[in-house]
Amino acid sequence: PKEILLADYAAYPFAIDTIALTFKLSPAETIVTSKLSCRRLGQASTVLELNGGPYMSLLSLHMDGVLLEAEKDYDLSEEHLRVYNAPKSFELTVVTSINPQENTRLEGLYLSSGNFCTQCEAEGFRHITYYPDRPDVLSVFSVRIEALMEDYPVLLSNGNPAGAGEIAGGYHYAIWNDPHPKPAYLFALVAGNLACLTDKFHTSLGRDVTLNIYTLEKDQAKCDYAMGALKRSMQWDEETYGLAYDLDVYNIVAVSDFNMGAMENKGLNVFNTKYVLASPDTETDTDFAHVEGVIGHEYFHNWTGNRVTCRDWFQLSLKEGLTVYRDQEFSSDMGSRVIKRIDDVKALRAAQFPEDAGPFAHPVRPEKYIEINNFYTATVYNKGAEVIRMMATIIGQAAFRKGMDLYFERHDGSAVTCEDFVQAMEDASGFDLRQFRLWYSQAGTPEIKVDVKKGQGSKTILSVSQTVPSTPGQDMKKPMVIPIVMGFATEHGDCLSAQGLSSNIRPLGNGSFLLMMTQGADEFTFEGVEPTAVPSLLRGFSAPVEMETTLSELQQYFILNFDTDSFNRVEMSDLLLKKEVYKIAEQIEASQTKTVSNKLIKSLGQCLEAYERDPALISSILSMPSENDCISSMKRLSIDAVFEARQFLGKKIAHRLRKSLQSVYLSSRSAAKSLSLKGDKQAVHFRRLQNVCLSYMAKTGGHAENRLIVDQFQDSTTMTNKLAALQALVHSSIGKRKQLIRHFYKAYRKDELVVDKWFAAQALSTHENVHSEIALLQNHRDFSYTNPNRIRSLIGMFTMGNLSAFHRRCGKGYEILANAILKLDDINPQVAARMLTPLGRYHKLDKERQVLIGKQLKRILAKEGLSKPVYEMASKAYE
Ligand code: HT7
Ligand code: ZN
Repeated sequence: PKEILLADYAAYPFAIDTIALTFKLSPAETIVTSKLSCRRLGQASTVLELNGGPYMSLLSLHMDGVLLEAEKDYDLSEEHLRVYNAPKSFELTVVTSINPQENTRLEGLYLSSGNFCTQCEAEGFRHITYYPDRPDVLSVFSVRIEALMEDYPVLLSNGNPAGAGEIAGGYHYAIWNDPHPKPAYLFALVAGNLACLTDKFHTSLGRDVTLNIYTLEKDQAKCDYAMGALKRSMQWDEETYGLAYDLDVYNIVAVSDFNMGAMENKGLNVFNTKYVLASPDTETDTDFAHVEGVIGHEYFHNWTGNRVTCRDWFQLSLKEGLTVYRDQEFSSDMGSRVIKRIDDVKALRAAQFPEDAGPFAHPVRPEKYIEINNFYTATVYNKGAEVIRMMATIIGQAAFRKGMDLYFERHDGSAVTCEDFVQAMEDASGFDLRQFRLWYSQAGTPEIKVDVKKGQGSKTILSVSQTVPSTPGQDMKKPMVIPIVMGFATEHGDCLSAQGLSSNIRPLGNGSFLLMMTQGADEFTFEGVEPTAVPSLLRGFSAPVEMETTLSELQQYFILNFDTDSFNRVEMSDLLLKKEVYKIAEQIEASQTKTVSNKLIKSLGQCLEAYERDPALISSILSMPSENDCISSMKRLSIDAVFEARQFLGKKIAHRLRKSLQSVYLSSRSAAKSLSLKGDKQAVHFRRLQNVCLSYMAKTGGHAENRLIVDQFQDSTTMTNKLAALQALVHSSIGKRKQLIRHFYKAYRKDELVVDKWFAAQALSTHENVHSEIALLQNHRDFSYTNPNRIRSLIGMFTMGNLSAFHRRCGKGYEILANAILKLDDINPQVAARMLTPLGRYHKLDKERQVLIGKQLKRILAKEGLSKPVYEMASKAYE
């Protein structure tokens, strides 16, 4: 397969001013007529090249009303339609036929629960009609949809409604006009039998907008939260960035068969049901948070992505990194800023750091790809958001807002690059961001080392060095700009007496400082810092780096107990827990007796006792680092020892803090209950703590604890508690375990999203026979390779969330995954390729396991007719 290179970018030689589409919808054969008004730009080529795909037939082609002849007037290959002798301006009419019913790839036009829907990003529109399917070709779309009225009463597309009516034979039609020129990836169409929740929003510019959320009838009752989130998003964007909505309707449609989370099509967002439906009895608190975040994300795309879009797909982070940053800030403003940051950094470390450290590493702005769908990655999205966040930190919030204003002023209505964004920030702030731009072009997570020294007199010197590891295709790295936010923690808050700062330090006015690292090694000097103050470094995770410090253990515990920056208290508990895991792992490897630090247990116990002030924070301080976290930052140890050590430490904490855990469990449980009756949002924080306690309590296997698990499972009215109990139950050896798991299924079998949770909970099982349990679940009547949510729940959870089971020495985990990928490759290559991620994370594994993974990759690569997306991922992993 061919590599596409950023360096090869060339503007499209034609303008498509308007496109008028007519769809005659039918499941087995839909006819699409597309009228393009085309204009040749300058003296460029007279060959009009349109993208197409193998799942579509060309029925006819006319230029200015004249039928064109194959080979003489045009050529058709599997991927292109080339029309010769294009005049200066002309109208081209393309008629194609497609089969939505057979479309299991879920891109282009397909069916979900019998309803028509589309997914065009990145390159799905080319499976609907021949068109310049690239983000820099913007056109004004008008759409006419015709379908059987009884089966498809709702007919939707982008923009504003412009007419509807009946036609003979039980058919009807609807017309939609979108006044905003847009690239084809933002096109959408939905037709079906859908119920609708309606509301209104009045914009700051005086526009009355109708808001609709369409779902299957049975799901209508679960849309209120999403509607509220949409209105909060609209309000927030007006207040924060002065950005108002620009159409008369905002439609959201939720479908169960969807390759990703949601899609920001102009005026017609299509969502995975997982990110719309929310009811406390079937969705967890985390689900609610995700719904709010994703609703916000897609709404914010209306400006960052739709009004200003990407010139080419290498610039994907222009819209995705920026929009993730915006949705993170929105959620922070709606709830707890620090908890949101803790969770976001956890997600970055879980998905992006391993990506940056392995064979799939690529810059935030990649330079080449075979399959663009493989580049909707944690690097482009989450590291991209961190890059935006760092810019905001460096230039300050006020200048960042000015930069955003300038960006829209310059680029509204056009397709631009990441460079254009940085330029706007640079021009608005007056900061020199030349070196900063390396964050877009250099892959790899920088590693910094901080050495704290006392100098002459009252001087404190921080010596910081950085290295950026080499990544595929990038051996030599330049030093990056790294903004390090820090303060000096004392028992009574931040030390405020620091002065005499070197020129590379900026006081932030809140007791914190911004250290601007720009070289391989930098020194930062302070004077007058209290002698006992402890540096609290990288507050709020001000840069996406790995950090090592020379802080003593005493100082680390000091940060855990006293830092004013709650984020860093959690960071420190995480670090101390991981250090303890590694110490125990070393003892295991040396066949020594395993020991656990009393100091660590005591500190965690103290935090736990003081839970009332901030239950969510304490729940994070107490949480064990994940298996993934533990192996990501381990050095030289074997994963077997690390997994065993992690389990051992978890059990020890559970036993040693047994009494406190039980009592905090009971009090947070009742606090959550009474707050929730009052409709107080704090209930979520108490539930979070309650369930962290429960997960520790489960590790004791004690009679009283098991009783509490079963009680919670049977009595809880919220899915948050029910699922936490189910998870504990799955891991346990409680007698009724199997029966209760079955009971859960029976109670919720009609609710797909809950059944997903049921599959996921079992995929995380720590039981010895987990591989055979997975095999059984793959044969369950509700398991299906055509539904991406189901695949992610079972296969995704097992391979990415249950590492000790996935990496068992027998290699069965790898075989299970390879088998699933091979099957899925014929059904949905995009999802199959994503599932391959864990097979690229072998750099911390021993030789034997690497060989076993290599064997499976070879099997995958040997498949005849292997899809392009899977080929790209498997060959990179195999290299
Ligand atoms: N912009 C969208 C990215 C996307 C996508 C969504 C659904 C299905 C397939 C997709 N391919 C790419 C989602 C977003 O970031 O908002
Ligand atoms: Zn997005």
